[in-house]
Amino acid sequence: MSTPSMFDKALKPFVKKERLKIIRDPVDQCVSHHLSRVKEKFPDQRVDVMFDYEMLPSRKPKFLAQTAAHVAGAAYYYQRKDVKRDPWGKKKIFGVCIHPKYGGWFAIRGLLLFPDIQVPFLEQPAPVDCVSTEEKRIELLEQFNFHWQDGRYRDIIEVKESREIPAAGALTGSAENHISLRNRLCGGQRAAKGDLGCITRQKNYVLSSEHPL
Ligand code: B12
Repeated sequence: MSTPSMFDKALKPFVKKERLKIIRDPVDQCVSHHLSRVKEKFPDQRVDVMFDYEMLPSRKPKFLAQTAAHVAGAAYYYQRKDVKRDPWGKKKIFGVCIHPKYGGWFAIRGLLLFPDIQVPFLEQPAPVDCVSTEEKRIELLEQFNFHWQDGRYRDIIEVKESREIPAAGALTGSAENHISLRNRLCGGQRAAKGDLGCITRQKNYVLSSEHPL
C-alpha cells in the first residue's frame, strides 16, 4: 500500500535518481522498482509480483486489490453487504477500503504472492473496522460512489497522517506533466484539467495507480 509519506520517502528520491533517464510513468515505475527490491530479498523463493493496474486477457483485474487488503488485515473493505438497510435499490454500488490511520488516503499498489509457501496455522489479523455504524457506512459508500471526485470519502474518519499536495512542477518541472502527476497522486484516474480545483482543495494526497480504463 502507498501512504501519504510515499511522495517524500520513495517518489521524490526515485525521480531524482532517475533524472537522466526517461521516466514515462513516475508512480508506476517507482512502485515497480521498490517491489523488485523486495523480491530480491527472497532469492530462494518463487515470488509473483502483481500490480493493481494489471488486467487479464478477459479484462478482469489480475487481483482484487480491495479483497486482498481486507484478507491481509491491512484495510477493511466496506461493501454493500456490510449495510443492513440498503437504500440503493438496483444501483451498482462499488465497495471501498478504509484504513484506521490513513482513512481513504492510500492506494493498494501491488501484491506479493509466495506460491510455494504454505503456513497452515498462520495467524490472520482481522482488518480494523473503523467505520462501524450503519449511518457512517451508508455515507461512505454514497461518497465513494456518487461524489468520489471531491475525495471527501477519504476523510470519513479522522486521519492521522496528512500533508500538502506538492507545489506545481515539484517533480517534473513541467506544468503539463505536473497536472497528470498530481492527478495520479490524488487517487488514480487521469482527470480533465478542469477537475483539478477539487483536488487542490484537499489537504492530503495519495499515490495511486492510473486506472487502465
Ligand atoms: C476497474 C476499477 C475501476 C473502474 C470501475 C469501478 C470499480 N470499483 O469496479 C473505474 C475506472 C470506474 C474506477 C474508478 C475509481 N476507482 Co477504481 N479500480 C478498479 C480496479 C482496477 C478493479 C476493481 C474491480 O474490477 N473489481 C471487481 C469487482 C467484481 O470486485 P468486488 O466488487 O470487490 O467483488 C468481489 C468481492 O465482493 C469478493 N468477495 C465476496 N465476498 C467477500 C467477502 C469479504 C469479507 C471480502 C473482503 C470480499 C468478498 O468477491 C467479489 C468477486 O467475486 C481496482 C484495482 C484492483 N486491481 O482491484 C481499482 C480500485 C478499486 N479503484 C480505486 C479508486 C481509488 C478509484 C477512484 C476513486 C479513482 C479516482 N480518483 O479516480 C474511482 C472511484 C469511482 C467509483 N465510484 O468506484 C481504489 C480503491 C481504494 C480503496 N480505498 O478502496 C482501487 C483499489 C485502486 C487502488 N490502486 O487502490 N475504478
